[in-house]
Formats: sequence, structure tokens, C-alpha cells
Amino acid sequence: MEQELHETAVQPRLTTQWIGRSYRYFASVGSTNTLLKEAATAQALPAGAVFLTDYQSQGRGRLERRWEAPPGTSLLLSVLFRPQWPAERLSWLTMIAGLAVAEAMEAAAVVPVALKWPNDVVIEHKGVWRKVCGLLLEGTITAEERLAYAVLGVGMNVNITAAQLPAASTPPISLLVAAGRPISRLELLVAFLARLEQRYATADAGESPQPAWNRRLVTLGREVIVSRVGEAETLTGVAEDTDEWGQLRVRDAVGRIHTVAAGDVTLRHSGGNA
Ligand code: BT5
Repeated sequence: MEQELHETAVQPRLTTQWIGRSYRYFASVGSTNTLLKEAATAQALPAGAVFLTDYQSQGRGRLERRWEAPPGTSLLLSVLFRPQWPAERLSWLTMIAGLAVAEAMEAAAVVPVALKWPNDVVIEHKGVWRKVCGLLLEGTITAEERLAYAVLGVGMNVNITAAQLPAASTPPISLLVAAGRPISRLELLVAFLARLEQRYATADAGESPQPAWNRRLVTLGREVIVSRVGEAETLTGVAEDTDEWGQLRVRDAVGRIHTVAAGDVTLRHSGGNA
């Protein structure tokens, strides 16, 4: 079990050309995103470098929230990208990552997986959409408004038992609970990195991942309550669409459209507060 995600176990199984070819396993770290960001600035780490750990003592979500996962139960990793993209395409990385997680989870656990705006991967269980994975993208932009590098953090709840799931604002779930059996973290990791590389290639060729991402969003067509980053008042309305950059377009009660770049969404009438 301890050897499951070591370099020696993972590297022979990779089917990718560049993602994960530079791979480091840590038994325990503060946060893989923090560690990879530091390493990306201090050393000449190649694009596609992956840092993965079995335990984080300072796992981070957005806005300095915490990401909690019991040791050895999850996939906790960060991937380094060096896209030669204009800065506004940063959100494409969250989209391709969400799609790659959903596809890999469906293949590994054979349960339907959806996305919830902006960065959650969710599974419907007992009538409620529950969060099975969170994504944390941190980018650095050059003076020329291009991406210097970006670190994508991925936290997938794989073999967490129902009793071990953390208290969270959106109800959490793991693949173990959803599928009713343990899932191989190694298989899931290898499948995820392969799909991430494929989706990246398409985006790098200029094709937006937004239409495919939109199709998986459970948020669209639903009545939502949105708390926007930097704004005290929530916004209630119908989530109509997203634009090319992944911003959510919400129609309020008087028919006015609001475009939301960053925030959290609660689905109303979902039978719960997913
Ligand atoms: C996220 O933030 O969902 C991004 C999570 C990214 C975690 C990865 S792990 C590897 C890498 N290194 C890091 O330090 N981070 C990344 P956000 O949307 O802000 O959601 C955070 C909220 O999710 C918390 O406030 C909790 O309510 C909830 N939460 C915490 N742990 C959870 C879990 N294991 N499953 C489901 N929800 C969780």
C-alpha cells in the first residue's frame, strides 16, 4: 500500500509523453501546490512535472480554505504547466482538468461524474450532488500578459470511508462510497494524466474546452445562489450559460444578466445544498 504511488510504481505505468515524466512522490508535505510553485521558480522544472503526496498538513482550497484528506486515501497532486497562452486562457486549464478528472473517474469507478461551476467535480448520490474532487489553479502572469507558468492542484477523494469524509460546505463523497468498492489510485492517476495530456493538446491547438465543459456542468439551467469573490451580497437567479472564458452568466429575477468570474454556487431545490 505504501509503495502504491511511488516513482517506481507510477513511472512504468505512464502512457503520457510529457505529463508526469518528471514525477516526485512525497509521503507527506504541507501542500503540493505550494511546494511545486516554489520548485518551479527555484529550479528549471519541466512542464508536466508532477508532485504527489499521501498526506498534506496544509492542504489548500481557494481563498485559503482547507483541503482535508486522511493519509493514503486520496490522490493529492499538482501539475506544472508552461503554456504559451494569453493570460485570459488560464481558466481553460481548470476546464480541461475537470474534464480529465470526470473521464478518468468514470472509467475507473463506472459511476456518472459531472462538474459544478467553477472548480468542483461532483457525483449525485442519494439525490444530492456531492463533491468528489476539487481543483486549485494558481497562475503567474508575465508583464506581456502571458502565462509564465501555472500550477494545477487536484484533490480526488478516492478511498475515503463515509465516516472519514471531512465536514464541508458542499456535501463530500468519495469514489469508494459512490461505487461501493475500493478504487485503485494508481489506475486512476495513470488514466487522469493520460486524459489531461490529450485535452491539453487540443486546447494548445486553440480549440476551447468550454463546449465540452458546459455539457458536463450541473449548474446550467438551474436556480442558483452565487456568492461572488469580493462582494458581500449574494446573487440569486438562473445560471444560463458560461462564456468562452468560463465565466457564469446568471439571469436575476428582473431579467438582468450578471457575468460572474469567480465565486461559489449553491444549487437551489437540489434536495440538498450541493
Ligand atoms: C477546492 O477549493 O476545491 C480546491 C482543492 C484543491 C486541493 C488540492 S490537493 C493537491 C493540491 N495542493 C493543495 O494544497 N491543494 C490542491 P474550494 O472550492 O475552495 O473548496 C474548499 C472547500 O471544500 C473547503 O472549505 C471544505 O468545505 C471542502 N472540502 C475540504 N476537503 C474536502 C474533501 N476532501 N472533499 C470534499 N470537500 C472538501
